Amino acid sequence: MPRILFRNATLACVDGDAGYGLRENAALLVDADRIEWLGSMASVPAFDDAEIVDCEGRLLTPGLIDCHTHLVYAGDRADEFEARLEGAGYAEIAARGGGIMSTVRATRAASEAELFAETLPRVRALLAEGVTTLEIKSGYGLDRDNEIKLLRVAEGIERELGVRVQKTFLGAHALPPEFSGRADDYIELVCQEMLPAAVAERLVDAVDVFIESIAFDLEQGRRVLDRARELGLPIKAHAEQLSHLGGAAMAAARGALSVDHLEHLAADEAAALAESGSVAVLLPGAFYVLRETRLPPLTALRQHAVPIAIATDANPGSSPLHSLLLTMNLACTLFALTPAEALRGVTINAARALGLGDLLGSLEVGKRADIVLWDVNQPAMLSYRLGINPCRRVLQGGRWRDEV
Ligand code: DI6
Ligand code: FE
Repeated sequence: MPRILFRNATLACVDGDAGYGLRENAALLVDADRIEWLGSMASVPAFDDAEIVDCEGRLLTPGLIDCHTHLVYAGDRADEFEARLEGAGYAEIAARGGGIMSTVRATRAASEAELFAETLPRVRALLAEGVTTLEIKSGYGLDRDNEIKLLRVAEGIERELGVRVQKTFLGAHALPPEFSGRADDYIELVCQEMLPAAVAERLVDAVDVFIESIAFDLEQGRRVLDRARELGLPIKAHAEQLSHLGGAAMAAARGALSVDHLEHLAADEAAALAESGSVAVLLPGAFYVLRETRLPPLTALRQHAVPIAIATDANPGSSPLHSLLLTMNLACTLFALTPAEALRGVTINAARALGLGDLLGSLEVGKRADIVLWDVNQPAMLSYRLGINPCRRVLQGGRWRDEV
C-alpha cells in the first residue's frame, strides 16, 4: 500500500481530554493501515514516495463510529408510527404483541440472504456519511438459531462492505411469545444455551441486555451480564430508557463498556459510571421519535467527566434513523451537547464504548487510518447543518473506500 500524505488540512484530532483537538494548516501521513506522522505544514518532511492529497483547508476527522445499532431485521413498523401518532403508546403497542415482537415475527420468517439484502441499504446510508465502524446487535431472533442468523448477517456486512462491524449479542431484548409468563426460564436459556452457542461460532464481541419495564428486570439483567463475564466477554446494557430500574449502576459495577439510553438515570448515579469508566451512550433518535421529554442528566455526567458517546440506535421501532450526522444535530439540539461533544461522541468515545479506544477514534500516530475528508473547513459544520452530506472521501484502514 502506498503512503498517503494529506496536506493543508484542518485536523479535528479529538486526541485530548476535551474539545476538538483542532490543528489548522496541518498535514497527516498514512503508512499502510496506520497514521504514521502528523504535524504543522511548516514541519512536513519530504515523504517523497507518498500520494499527495491537497485538502485546501478542508476538515479531516477520524472515521465516524456508530456504537449502538439494531440494523439487522426484516420488515418495518410504519404502521406503529401511525398508531402512535393517533394516540397509542410505545409500551402499550408492545404489550399487545406489536413493537419488538412484530419485528421478531418478520425476522424469524426471513432467510439469512433476505435479511442481508434488507440490511444493506441501511448500512450504505451510514457509510455514505463517513462511518468506518459500526456496532450491530442481535435481538430480533430470540432463539438460538435465529440469533445466530442475525449475527451471521452482521458478520457478512463486514466481509462484503469492508466496514468494521462489532457484533453484540442481545438475546435478552424481549421475551419471546413461547416463553410468555416464564421470563426466568428464557433467561436461563439465554445464559446456558443461546449465548454459549453464539460464542462457539465466534460471533460475539460483547453482550447487551434490555433492562426495562417492557423487557427484563434488574435481577434477570444481572444474570445475563454475569454469565457474559464468566465467558470472558465485555458487557453493555440498555438502561433507564423509559423508567428507572437501576440497570446502569448494576452494569457499571460489573465493568460495563457502556450503558445506553439513560434518560431516567439519577444524577447521583453518574459517579458510579465515572468510577467504572463506562461510557454513557446517549440515543437522541429514540428520544425524538418517541417524543420523550425527560432528558438524560447531562450536567451530572459532565461534572463527573463520564465519557459521552452518541449513536443512531437504528431500529425499526423507536429509532428508524440512519444518519450519524443527523444524530449529532439531534444530540446538540435536544440534549444540549456541544458540537465538540457530539464529534467526540461519534469518534473517540464511541470507540471506547466498543472497547476499541486504543485502536480507533482519534487522529494520533499509531492509530488505525480510518479517516474522513469533509467538504467543510470547521468541525461545528458537521453538527450544525441538517440534510447535507459533506463527506468527500473515506479512508478505511489506509485504503480509499471507493477502491475497496
Ligand atoms: N431499545 C431500543 O431503543 C430498541 N431496543 C431497545 O432495547 C427498540 C427496539 C424496537 O422497538 O424494535
Ligand atoms: Fe437500542
